[in-house]
Amino acid sequence: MKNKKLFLASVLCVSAILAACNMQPNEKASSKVKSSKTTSSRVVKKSKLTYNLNYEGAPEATSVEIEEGEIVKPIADPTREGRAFMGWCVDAAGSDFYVFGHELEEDTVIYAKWADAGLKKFVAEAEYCPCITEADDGKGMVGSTYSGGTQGKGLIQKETADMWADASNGHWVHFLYQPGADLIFEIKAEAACTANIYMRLSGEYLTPEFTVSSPNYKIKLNGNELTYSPVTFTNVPEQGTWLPFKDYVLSLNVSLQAGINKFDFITDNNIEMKGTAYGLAPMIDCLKFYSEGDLSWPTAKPSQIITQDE
Ligand SMILES: [Ca+2]
Repeated sequence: MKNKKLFLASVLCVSAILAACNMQPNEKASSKVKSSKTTSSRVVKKSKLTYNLNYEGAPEATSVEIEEGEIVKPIADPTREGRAFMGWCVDAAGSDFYVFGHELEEDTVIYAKWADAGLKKFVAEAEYCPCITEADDGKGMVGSTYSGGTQGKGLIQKETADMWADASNGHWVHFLYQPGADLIFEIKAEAACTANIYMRLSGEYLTPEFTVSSPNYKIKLNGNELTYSPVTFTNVPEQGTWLPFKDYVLSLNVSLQAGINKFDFITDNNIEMKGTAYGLAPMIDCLKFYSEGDLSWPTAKPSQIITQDE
């Protein structure tokens, strides 16, 4: 009699629990098996990214563990007495810059690249080019998107956590896909000097890859064309996501005159990229100058970038 009561109580109790969970016994069992199987066999893979400072007497390298599925983002830029930091490279010789913004497949070492002693770094953000909002009698530059046009501030893109592209200053300029579009930087040198100039670029629309080069995309310094090595963007994603930016050599040992040096980045072609984007152009993040001279940009317009409230 006692056992019978106990059995009945147990049955009632299990039924109540199952009812509360709104599950059939088989469902509960199968979901339990599934989740325990997932937990036991699922080990999150981690890979190590090592930042080698790459000079004699440098502090020990920093290593960061990156979990599978996580996107690699750089640590804060290192500093070194008397040398400007140029970026992280794939090898100790600094032959090519390392691009962040992807998953890390295996343990990797990257190497700091430093400018020569005595060269100062000056960064000119593309989003500060005053022509963006001042061209066309104050209406701003005309740009092309895949589905029409835009003007002025519409050419500036702001980076977000979801749309991270390793952009300097969190903004860049795109929609330069209008034949004749001319993005102008006016950099002032206190005295005549030379500079090594890098351009931080990326691409969109033309998947999976495209190339900009002197014949189709003109870059001029004080009216004279600068010849640069062709830049090919690979793994360009579908519209709406960004290929992370990377530094490319524009020109080394360039002579800058005392006073204003005008750089024109001109979409000098009518190669259709997508939809109504009728000219081929890169997305431009910034120019980086390494020079013994003192450089500035008196007309830069930081006020035109897109703020948090817009
Ligand atoms: Ca920028």
